[in-house]
Amino acid sequence: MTKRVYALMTSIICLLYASAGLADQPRPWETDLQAAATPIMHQIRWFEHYTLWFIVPVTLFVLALLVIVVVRFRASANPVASRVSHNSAIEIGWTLAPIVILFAIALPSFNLLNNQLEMPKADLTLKATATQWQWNYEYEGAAQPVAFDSYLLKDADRAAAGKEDRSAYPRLLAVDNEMVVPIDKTVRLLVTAAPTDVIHAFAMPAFGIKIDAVPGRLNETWFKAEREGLYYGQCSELCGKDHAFMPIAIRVVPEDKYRTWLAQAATDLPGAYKTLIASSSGPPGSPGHSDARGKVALAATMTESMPTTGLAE
Ligand SMILES: [Cu+2]
Repeated sequence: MTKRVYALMTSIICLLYASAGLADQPRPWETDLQAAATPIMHQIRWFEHYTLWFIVPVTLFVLALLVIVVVRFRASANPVASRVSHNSAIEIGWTLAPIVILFAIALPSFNLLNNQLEMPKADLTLKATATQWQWNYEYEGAAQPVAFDSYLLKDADRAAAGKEDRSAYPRLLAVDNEMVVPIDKTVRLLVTAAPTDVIHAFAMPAFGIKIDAVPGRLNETWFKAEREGLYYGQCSELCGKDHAFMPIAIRVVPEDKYRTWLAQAATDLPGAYKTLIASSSGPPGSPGHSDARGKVALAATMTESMPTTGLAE
C-alpha cells in the first residue's frame, strides 16, 4: 500500500518534472520545484525527496491508526472501553522512533546548510544591491568598473529591446539588463540594499538561493551554474508597492562569451548584450535574434556610500 502510493506520487512528480523540460522559470500549474542548475540546488532536491521517505510513511501510518480507532473502537462496535492506561513498550517505542527519525533528517540537513554557508574558492565576485525597485549589479575586480541597473522589462519596451518572445522573456520576470555569469564558475555573490532603502531578498529558485538584502549589511552566498540559459527569480521580501516588479534574471554563458561581454560592458552595455545574444547558439531561453538596452553607470555613482568590499577576482 505504502509503496503503491509512493510510486504514484513519484510518477506524478516525474510527469510534472518532464513537462517542465529545461524550465528555468515558473510554469503555469507548476507544483514541483524548478529543475536544479547548481550543485546546491541538486542537494536541496535530494534532501526534499529524502524527507518524503519519512513524511509519506509517517503520515500513512498515523492515518491507518486513526482509521483503526474510528472503525474498530467506535461506540457501537466497542461499547465497553478499555481501561488500560499504561504500556511501557509502546511508550519507549514512541519516544525512540521520533528521535531516530529526527536524527536521520537533521544530519543531512546540517550537511546541506554547511555546504550552503561554506564558500568554495570563488572565481569571481558580484555584488547585487537592491533598491526600490530595481537591482544593481556590480562586477568586482573587473579591469574597468562594470555596474548597471536591472529593471523589469516593460511591455512597451519589448520591441525596442528585441525581447518579444514571451516564452524566453516572460512578462513580469524579464528584465532590461540581465546579470551575466560564466558557466561552471564559482560566483561569490554579495547581497545588500541601498543605505536608505528597505529589506529586499535575492532569490533564484533554480540555483537554490534566497538571501536577504539588508541596508548597511553585506550578506554573501555563492552559486556555480551548470547549465547555460536564462534563469528567473524575484525579490522575495515584501519591500513596498512595487515588490512584485523587481525580478531577477541571470544569463549563464560560456566563459569566453562572458569575458567578451564583460570587456565590452564597461563602455557599451547595450552593445555588449547585443554581441552576447547574437553569438549565442540558442539554448532554451536565449534566442539568437535579440538586442538589449540598458545603461552603464560607474560603480562609484551607483553604489554611493556603500561599504567597499576590497575583493579581487
Ligand atoms: Cu524588493
